[in-house]
Amino acid sequence: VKVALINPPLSPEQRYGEFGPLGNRLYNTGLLWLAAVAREKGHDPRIIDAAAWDWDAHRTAAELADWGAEFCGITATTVAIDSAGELAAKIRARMPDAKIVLGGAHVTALPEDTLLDHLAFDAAAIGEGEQTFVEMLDRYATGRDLKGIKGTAYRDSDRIRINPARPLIEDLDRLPFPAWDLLDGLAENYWPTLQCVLRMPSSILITSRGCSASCTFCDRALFGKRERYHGARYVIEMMRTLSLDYGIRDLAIHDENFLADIDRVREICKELIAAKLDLSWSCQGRADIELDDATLDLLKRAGCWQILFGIESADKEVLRRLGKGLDIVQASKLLARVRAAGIRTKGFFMIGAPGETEASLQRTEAYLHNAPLSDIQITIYTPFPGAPLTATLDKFGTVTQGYDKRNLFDVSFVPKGLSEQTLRSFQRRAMARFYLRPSVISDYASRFTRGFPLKTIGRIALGAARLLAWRIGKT
Ligand code: B12
Ligand code: SF4
Repeated sequence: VKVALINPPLSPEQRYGEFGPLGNRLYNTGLLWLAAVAREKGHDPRIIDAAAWDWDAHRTAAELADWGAEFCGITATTVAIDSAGELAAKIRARMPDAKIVLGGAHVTALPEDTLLDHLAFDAAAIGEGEQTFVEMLDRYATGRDLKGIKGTAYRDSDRIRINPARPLIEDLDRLPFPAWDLLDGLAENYWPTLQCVLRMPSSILITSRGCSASCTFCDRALFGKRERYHGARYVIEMMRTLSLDYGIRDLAIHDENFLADIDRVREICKELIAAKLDLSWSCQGRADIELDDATLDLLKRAGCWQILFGIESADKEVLRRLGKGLDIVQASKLLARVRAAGIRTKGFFMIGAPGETEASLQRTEAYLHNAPLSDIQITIYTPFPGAPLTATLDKFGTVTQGYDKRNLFDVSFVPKGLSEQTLRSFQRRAMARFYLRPSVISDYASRFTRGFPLKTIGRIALGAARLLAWRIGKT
């Protein structure tokens, strides 16, 4: 079957609001895994990254028709769902007989509403997609319909039927590697956020699925509340392939909680040291974990140069409502030890959550200025379908925007007692205050003048100019 796996159109501004030009451009690893399993079963997959290539829905549908796609699989988070629906409608108009299916975070949380809102989709995969997708393709290839497949929702005249869930894949190492070869220029055309790049070319890696933490702002319906891991050997082989076959020199490991199984992390580090790859990497971890000095030393020797921590707020009550269970003093001690080991620290903060007040914002700002952090990212609390907190929002404030603004950077929820302007001003002021310090400026200058392409340096300069404008404008 000629199968297209599509990342729908989404401009940098739709993803990052006013931070658009500074953001990352990363491929969707889920689509690459789907392509890999489809190819393993003898199909002919193609990746269409409309978001990265700046293709609009019209052009994407035209290219798919020219190629003669028979089966179109579209992925979508919440911010991309309207774009995905528009694209599906355009494809349907050109290719009335093509099968068009949807997958990803949004439809997993809201299968019925989504299929009712976007009529061009024949069916949707709910949750983890590989096994579901190959079953869909197998049905299509043998002339059968898509009804009754585990882990799907499908259209049955004007009703939506939801089938029983599909069990999760227990042994992730049975999956083939993501089909990186199907991307157009993995090393040249994609890059992580500049804060998370040490050397170029830099790329992304996923080594586990699921998360057992209980943050109330997060929807974990896709992969569940239990971590499943790729083994150290599989991870090292993925790294080796990216390094030797694609020339990648730096990797951002995007697992939500890479450091959760510390024995696996130690094993990966030891094997990585033995493999002698020319590879540096960053990863994410929770700020309430224990990391002893020996492990920190091992991480550093294995090439880990940055750890990203979800801290979210310095206010106890906000943290409690977000389900973080984080002791900010303990977290700071951990950050300081990570930095002392020669590993940079980046903190994720989220403002404007239910219960946020002027006082809690001030506590977070004061913390930001003194915390042992090398980088920060301040996002705006965003209600996602399926997250426990989303169901309680009416008590705490007003949802002000539709799905197309749910990108963590536009303001789509305003807590009682605050305004959109207060949140924006806080975000800009705190970012400018943090980054426009001599120590941070000289750190960035020394990092990014060494062997970086001009366009990367240009994006840093643009970021600096924007921060300066905010500082001077005192917004
Ligand atoms: C890495 C990552 C990124 C990376 C890479 C993007 C990507 N999509 O791969 C970057 C940094 C670019 C990114 C960006 C964003 N992200 Co993000 N990201 C993640 C993260 C941590 C891992 C994604 C991943 O690779 N998972 C592993 C692969 C295997 O899973 P997958 O991509 O979901 O695909 C599987 C299934 O979903 C399903 N599936 C998916 N699509 C399809 C299509 C078909 C046809 C089928 C059959 C199946 C199927 O099958 C796949 C294989 O099992 C997830 C959290 C998580 N644990 O999922 C958040 C997550 C997906 N991101 C999220 C958000 C909010 C964003 C941004 C809006 C943030 C921002 N402003 O940058 C953007 C949106 C980008 C976009 N184009 O829509 C939210 C989405 C919530 C929501 N309801 O919208 C998540 C769930 C985090 C969270 N818990 O809040 N993200
Ligand atoms: S925000 Fe991250 S750590 Fe918290 S539950 Fe979601 S995936 Fe887990």
